[in-house]
Amino acid sequence: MAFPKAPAILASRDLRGPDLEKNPTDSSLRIYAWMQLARVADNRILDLFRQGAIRGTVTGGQGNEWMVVPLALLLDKAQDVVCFTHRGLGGHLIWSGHLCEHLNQYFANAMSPTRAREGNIHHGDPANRSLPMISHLGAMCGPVLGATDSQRRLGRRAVGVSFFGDGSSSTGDVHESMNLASLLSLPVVFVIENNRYAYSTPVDEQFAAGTELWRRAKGYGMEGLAIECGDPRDAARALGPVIERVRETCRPMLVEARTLRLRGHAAYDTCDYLRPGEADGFAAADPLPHYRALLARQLGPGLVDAIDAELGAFVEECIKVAIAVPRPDPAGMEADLFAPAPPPFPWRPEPAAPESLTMAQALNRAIRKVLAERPESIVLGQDIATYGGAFKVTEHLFSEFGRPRVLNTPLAESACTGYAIGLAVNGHRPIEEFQFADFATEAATQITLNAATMHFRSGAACPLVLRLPSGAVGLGSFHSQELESFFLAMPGLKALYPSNPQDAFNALLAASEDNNPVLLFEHKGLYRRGKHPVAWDPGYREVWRPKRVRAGDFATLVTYGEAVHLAAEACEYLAAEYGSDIEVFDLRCLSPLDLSDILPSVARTGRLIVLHEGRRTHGFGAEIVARITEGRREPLRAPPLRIAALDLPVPFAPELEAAFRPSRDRVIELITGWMS
Ligand SMILES: Cc1ncc(C[n+]2csc(CCOP(=O)(O)OP(=O)(O)O)c2C)c(N)n1
Ligand SMILES: [Mg+2]
Repeated sequence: MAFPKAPAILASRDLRGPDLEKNPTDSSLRIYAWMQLARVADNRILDLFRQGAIRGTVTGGQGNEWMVVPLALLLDKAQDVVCFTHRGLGGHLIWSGHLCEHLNQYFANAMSPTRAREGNIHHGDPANRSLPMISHLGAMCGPVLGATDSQRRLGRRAVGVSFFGDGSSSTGDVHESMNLASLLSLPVVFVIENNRYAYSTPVDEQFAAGTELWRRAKGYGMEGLAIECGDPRDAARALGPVIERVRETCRPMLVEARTLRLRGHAAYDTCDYLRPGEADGFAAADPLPHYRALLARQLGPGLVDAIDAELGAFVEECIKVAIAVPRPDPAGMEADLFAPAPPPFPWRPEPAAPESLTMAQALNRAIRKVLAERPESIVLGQDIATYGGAFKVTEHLFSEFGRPRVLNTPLAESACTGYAIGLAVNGHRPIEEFQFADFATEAATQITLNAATMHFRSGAACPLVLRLPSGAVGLGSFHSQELESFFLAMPGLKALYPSNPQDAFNALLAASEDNNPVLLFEHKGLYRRGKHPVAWDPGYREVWRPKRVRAGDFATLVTYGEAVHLAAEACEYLAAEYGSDIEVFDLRCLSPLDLSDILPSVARTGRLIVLHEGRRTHGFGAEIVARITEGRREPLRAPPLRIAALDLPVPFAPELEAAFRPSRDRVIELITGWMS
């Protein structure tokens, strides 16, 4: 479908610092045209929402154009990184694409840039480093940091700009990210769009330490400044040097833009909470009509009228085109959950001779191999550099590869995971260690809503390995979790759970070459459970499938992680004592779950046992039982047996922990009871 030709005044999307002095007329009109386009488009989107042609939440940027338009014009679209907010339509229009493409997003039609999977202004353009926002405010700061750093690592003099509102500035992610950017010396401009309201809550109900939000900069070791709503050329004159200073110094800066929200929070907001006269005050302060009047005075009203007329007609033509695009087709949605598998990486077939290694050492060797053979890989986490990680899995990697390939991070799991997401979306391959799986809950939004949904909603790959030291080894509730059910309840995450050193080695390689976020569960009880031969295995990708680890015809037992060893011991005992041979499968891969190798075994044995350390209720075993039994016409010979931990927080004392999680004796007792 042909898009209407854009007016010539929109031909340039750039403004360089000296333009305002060298070509004042051209550049002033360019700023005006983009502001006016954004305003008209925002207003028409609101009309179309009210007419029922656009659905969802419509949050306008009316009143914010004076700042977002100059900033977007000033940035270098060929290398910089940005994430606009729900007040940034002007920025999106300038950054890339045709107005029709942006309207397609609002109409959620078949040509929508998010394939109609995301609403409102959540599209971005990840291929051109405009990162698509998620609703969770503050959560995009980390990814802007990561993508900007990724650009710098690739030798590009990029600057990142992370926009967020006054309300969003209270989120942990914003604080974590400002600290992280300062710590890593990342060239990122943090822009607080302070429109004095978060939905209905005024700033004086949000902050106790005053509403001069730019003053926070000092606390993070960066420079800050405020700019006042007004002539957009003044904004450009203030912001241009900020961008160039950040580009030059590689130090972050904080800008508080004192802006306006001319409409309510969103289309449905009646603004009853505003104080008397406040809305009129906002309207009177609206920079756009003031700027228009100034240009009309300076350049003659005819010129500005003509621009308005041309832009107005263009918007209407674009609406006609976008509204006629067919509705989206659900076909292909499921196939798009994950980014397609890349061809196997041409790993060097090393180490050729098996080495005798613990699982921790096997993981270490695999990470070392990835760092050595894939220059785009980066390892990050708490205490993982000189200290080698809480479990010494990253030992010696720092001395071999140094910073910035091996990066210690502060206690900021959410921002650091966001940072890893940004690196990944821009083509790097981060491997992030969580000190204990338990602390991954701090990054739950980044993992489950940002990384996991990235490909589905934006088409961008997010190749990320998240290493999760799991399981109970006597450390109580907060250092013992098995979080597979927690995370895998959300779509878009792959997950491997190896039970031995060779599988761990293979799993790390397989995860690191995948183009999706992969959770790598590592049971702490397995890190040092003896040494086993580990070598380069050309069949390393087999780790995405279950493995039969014991043959038998009495029953089929499905398990994973440390429980594989419990199963082996229990089954040996049962075979010796009762002559009942149980077939055991080590699942290895929990997502995507492929049970096709296990179904024939269950068909043969007619009995199913699932065993895992995670809790029983909503446990992963429930899914395995359901998947195996739901398609069967023949009843099983016995009801499926689920063996799992108790539905409790993980208790601390050894006696309590032993009662909490499955033990060899408990497994034997439950299976014999079930057999009789
Ligand atoms: C973490 C989070 N909590 C709550 C919300 C719901 N919510 C959406 S917009 C909004 C207000 C945001 O205020 P601000 O950051 O100042 O941006 P503004 O809308 O004023 O531009 C809230 C509370 C959210 N999106 N994210
Ligand atoms: Mg606000």
